[in-house]
Amino acid sequence: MKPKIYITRKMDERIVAPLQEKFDVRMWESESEPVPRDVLLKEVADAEALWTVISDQVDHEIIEAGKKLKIIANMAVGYNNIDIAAAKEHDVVVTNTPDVLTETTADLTFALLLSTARQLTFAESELRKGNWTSWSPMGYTGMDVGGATIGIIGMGRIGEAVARRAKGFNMDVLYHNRNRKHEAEAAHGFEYRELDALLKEADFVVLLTPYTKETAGLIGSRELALMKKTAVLINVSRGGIVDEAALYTALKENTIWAAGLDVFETEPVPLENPLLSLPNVTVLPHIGSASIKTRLAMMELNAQAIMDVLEERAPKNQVE
Ligand code: 8YV
Repeated sequence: MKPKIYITRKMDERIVAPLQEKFDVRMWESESEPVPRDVLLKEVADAEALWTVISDQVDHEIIEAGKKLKIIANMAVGYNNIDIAAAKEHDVVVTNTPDVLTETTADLTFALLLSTARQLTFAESELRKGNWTSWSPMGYTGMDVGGATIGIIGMGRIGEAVARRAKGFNMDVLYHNRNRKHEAEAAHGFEYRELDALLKEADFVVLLTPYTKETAGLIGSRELALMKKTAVLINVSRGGIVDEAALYTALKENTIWAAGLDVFETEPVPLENPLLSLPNVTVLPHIGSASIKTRLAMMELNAQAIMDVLEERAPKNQVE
């Protein structure tokens, strides 16, 4: 019997085909619905590899149900959806997809920053609704990006790629990170700040830190109150890093000027989320890594990691 691979989303046929030659590949085919938990629990029971995406919660129960499980390949650089301790306990390798998505995610971060600063989606929707009836001196005015100060929280690979883009816009780059990046400071003039100092100084606060116990709720009402009244918050990391209720209040009461959000505490974001009712919020459906080339490269990494583990080679990108 061929070892079984279970894939929780429809992946590209060209990447799945080489796996099908050697393994028994089963895939959740729906494009619109995520795999139901009972199906996943049943499918994982005899699978040796599980290929997941960030919206699949791979918790202790699922890992325990995977009696033959050797690898979980996650189509993301973040892996907060997986119980890493449980995987370790059951000798299941977990792999992710770093590097290939760095530049693509930095592009989207910058696009969201520009869009939020200049109210692009609001201005476009006004035009489409027929509300652009005359030119007004202060109509659709936003915040300048060029020459402003950006504060990046989480200076990993994507953070550095965003910082390089910011330098191209003649911005001052401040960052906060667990470790100092002395080389990047010397090479590019990025400046380290403690969290509170960064929040007070930055015109644009960009969240790019992984979602962990330490960063959950990192930006709450105290932190939002430290920010400038004219500041813009950009979150492209994980929704849970920001206290959404506190953010709603800060935006409503103009404690900060605007927010650009690619991620939410609950995804897909329910339409009842009060943040969606605010005009000073620009929202996207978690598309940081969504270029065709990058998504295919992420799939390639996952497929290769599965092949490696099932053929008893050490995979690339094993986490922790
Ligand atoms: C998503 C991301 O993974 O890599 C990450 O951690 O958040 C994104 O790239 C993407 O939506 C695919 O799951």
